[in-house]
Amino acid sequence: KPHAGRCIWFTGLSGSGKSTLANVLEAELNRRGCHTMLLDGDNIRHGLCRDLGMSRADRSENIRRIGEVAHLFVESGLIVLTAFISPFARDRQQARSLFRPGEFQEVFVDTPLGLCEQRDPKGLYRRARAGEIHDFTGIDSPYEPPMQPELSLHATDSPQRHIEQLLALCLSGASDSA
Ligand code: GGZ
Repeated sequence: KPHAGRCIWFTGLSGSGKSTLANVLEAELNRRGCHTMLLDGDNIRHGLCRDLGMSRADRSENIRRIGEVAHLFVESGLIVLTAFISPFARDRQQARSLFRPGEFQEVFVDTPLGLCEQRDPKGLYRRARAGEIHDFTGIDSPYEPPMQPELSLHATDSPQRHIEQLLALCLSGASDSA
């Protein structure tokens, strides 16, 4: 059945700007009358996925659950924004496979590790470098960049430009209205 729902799936390193962008995008979408659901660490890792840690298996299970939940909300017609590192290509592909063609838009927040580490808003990189946190993405746990994301956002462009590109992605070409 036709619906306007879609999933905007942000992926990128800790500190890359996923949550910030998703929050600004959500506000802009709401201002335009779009109904949204933002899934991030605050409402998922503290609830549905609070039994999961940061091992490879737990990250995969985290992303699996988020994909399923996102799919449910998309089926109900919402624009779903997910903001998780989602470091493994296979897990993102599995999430994508739940959706119809055009319903899942992968957005690579392509901020270089050096810049994320410089920002270090929660001091987590410093702690990872000090050996106080293990399996930290980009330090001692891998990040597999998307090969064919629907959109890549580069730190060299302005936040305003990023939001323009994201709005275009969300609002153009409702490819599932067959
Ligand atoms: C990466 C970690 C880790 C480790 C805690 N590696 O930038 P943040 O702080 O606010 O968001 C990161 C979040 C990672 O959770 P995700 O659910 O996005 O990860 S995944 O998609 O891989 O399942 C970071 C913080 O938790 N954090 N430990 N070891 N980030």
